[in-house]
Amino acid sequence: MGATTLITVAPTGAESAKADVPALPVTLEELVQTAKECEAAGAAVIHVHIRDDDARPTLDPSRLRDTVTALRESTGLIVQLSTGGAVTDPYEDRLRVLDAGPDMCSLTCGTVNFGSDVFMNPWPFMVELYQRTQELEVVPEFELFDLGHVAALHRLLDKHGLPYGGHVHCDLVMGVPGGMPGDARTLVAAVEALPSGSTWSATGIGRTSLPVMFAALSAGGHLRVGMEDTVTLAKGKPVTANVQLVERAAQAATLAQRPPMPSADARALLGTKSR
Ligand code: KMH
Ligand code: ZN
Repeated sequence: MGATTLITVAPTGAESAKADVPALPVTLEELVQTAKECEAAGAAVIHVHIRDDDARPTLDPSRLRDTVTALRESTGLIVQLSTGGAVTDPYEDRLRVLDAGPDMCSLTCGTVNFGSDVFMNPWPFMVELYQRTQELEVVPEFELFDLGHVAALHRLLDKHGLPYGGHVHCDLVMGVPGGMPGDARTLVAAVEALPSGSTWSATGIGRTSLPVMFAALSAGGHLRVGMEDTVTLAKGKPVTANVQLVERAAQAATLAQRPPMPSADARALLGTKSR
């Protein structure tokens, strides 16, 4: 089998309002429908943020459990819950996300300015979250918004060992106002600093989506796409369904002769627990 590209879809996020972005999946029904479409188009992992009845971000434990169950019943996608939540979420709620029993969770390796806000990930919180992933056998995806986060990831692995599953997988989140820029030279610098043997995907926020996608493919990386990260296909052309972004990524990956990775291969690569 030739090389393939792991595609993660991040369909919702915590930042866009449904009123501003009507295509955003915010109900469980919308999320499951989106997940099925994106799986059919080549996604293997879904990075999940959920919303409440008023479409506001929530980390409600029972909603999270129901979401994991529904996604498992309807798709073969690897379910990755966000522990980042919204910038206003307390640490305790973010730690409790793991109790919903996902296959994976995000784990951001440091604090970062986030537009006019601050996305807080102090070292003691990172360590506590990491130790919980190890205890509960959840595979973390290390979210790296800045080069300093790569250094913090090395420190975490040096002090606390390998993640559950034994494999280190990272996601470079580029182009956040306050984080590392979404361009090819920054991507290469970040990739060169990653722990040896790790795999990585990259995503570019907003207008950096395409440059980051092409840079990642040319540097041998995997891809994350979705309306969490960008809500336009081009200037003045809104995304009307997440599947458009997955299809575009799958086309680019296929053109690069690294077509989408089937989810069974992704499970083997990431070392997720069979649940
Ligand atoms: N919503 C951001 C504050 C994650 O999912 O872990 C954080 C975020 C990262 O989206
Ligand atoms: Zn997220």
